[in-house]
Amino acid sequence: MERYYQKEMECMDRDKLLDLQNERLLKQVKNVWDNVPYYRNKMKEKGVTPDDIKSRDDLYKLPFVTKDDLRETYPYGLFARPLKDCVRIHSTSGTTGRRVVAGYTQNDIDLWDDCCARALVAAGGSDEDVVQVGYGYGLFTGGAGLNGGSHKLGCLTIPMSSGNTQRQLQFMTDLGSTILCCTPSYAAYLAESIEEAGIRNKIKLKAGIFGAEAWSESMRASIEDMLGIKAYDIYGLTELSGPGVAFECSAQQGMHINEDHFIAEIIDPETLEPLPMGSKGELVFTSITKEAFPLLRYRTKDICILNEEKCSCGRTHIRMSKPMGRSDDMLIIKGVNVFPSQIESVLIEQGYQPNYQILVDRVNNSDTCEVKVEMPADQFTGELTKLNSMERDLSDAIKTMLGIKVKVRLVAPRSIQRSEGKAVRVIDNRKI
Ligand code: DLL
Repeated sequence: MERYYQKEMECMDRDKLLDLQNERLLKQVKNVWDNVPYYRNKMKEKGVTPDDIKSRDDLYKLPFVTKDDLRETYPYGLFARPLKDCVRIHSTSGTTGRRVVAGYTQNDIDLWDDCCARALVAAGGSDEDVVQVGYGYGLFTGGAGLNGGSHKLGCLTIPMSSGNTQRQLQFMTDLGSTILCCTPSYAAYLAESIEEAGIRNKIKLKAGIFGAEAWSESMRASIEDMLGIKAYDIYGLTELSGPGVAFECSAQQGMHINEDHFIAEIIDPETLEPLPMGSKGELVFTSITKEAFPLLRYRTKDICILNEEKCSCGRTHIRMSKPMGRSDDMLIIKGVNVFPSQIESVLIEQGYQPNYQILVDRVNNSDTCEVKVEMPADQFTGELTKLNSMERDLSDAIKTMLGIKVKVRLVAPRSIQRSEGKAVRVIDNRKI
């Protein structure tokens, strides 16, 4: 039987949970109306006041918030508490426009730690574990979030941050880390390095909590196999706190959303209409307990499906699928919608590691797409005919998946730069 960190919250009767959400939502709507002039104006423009919101069924009446609103109000324009009540800032890694700055009160940090502690417990963690946090520390939320959750649970926490792979391996073996938290691409790199160093029998890892970027089921299988662990997904975004908005349990069938803190909706990204449970669309969140930086109906741009079926683990919170791409960075190549995760799953099915880059360009008004992939080390002979036929086979398999022909270029093992944080998978030169 699985242990729960906050069983009364995570396994709450659905009717009670909905009552709790309604109560917290009403309080939050009044809070932003009273304390955030930008929100009050947005609501007035839509002709809605706090009195119009009686329960979560009225959510659709509220205006959406997007990254553009956050940029417009940079840095403090959406804060609902005076700065003297705030204790921390985190910020997104966004490369375009102004960064997004999110603020936290001490209570916000405590609740965020709870969310991450729940994720650790769902991955089998307890105060007996040694947790190696290999997410970046600093403005990125990954390190601080899992660090906070690990402390809250009483685990022995190793605040490694990302990078310095040799030291990661040394501490993993010397200190006996049992749970690894980092991005899935860094986990795959660490797994490769462990194999190369021949120290697999010296590591004690039993679980990994990997998120912050898209990864396929095949990549999960490959990491689980190489490290001999169970690999759990975790989802979150800076705007809502960071990691721990949702996390996987032992069933590994979707991520439970911490619904006592976040109300999730799925909308059609074109019409912006809410879609029924089970539909595929853009995920929208309302944070109902955040004090410093509360967001109502925040458009994540992540495309996924919600599932309200009962989970075998006993948690009653609904689950979200892995994000299947983003409504804003989905690639359109020769008119076809392409998600990098689709290409990744073909690579893994065909026996390649997920070390690849997708290069998109436009030549003579026509899109070109090249997928650069590392050859498996045991097949790297330099024999040209073999190379050509491997490239052709892979290109055919990708065509079967996507419906368009892409050029595949196999390159030497370890020639694509490894990432210590989120991997850069796509180089789209058409935008430049
Ligand atoms: O990536 C927070 C985080 C840290 C999550 C550590 C999990 C672990 P941001 O940098 O603000 O926050 O990026 C948020 O990353 O909208 C998704 O597009 C993507 N993302 C986050 N988790 C996952 C995941 C952190 N498990 C953006 N699978 C989100 C796929 C993910 N994409």
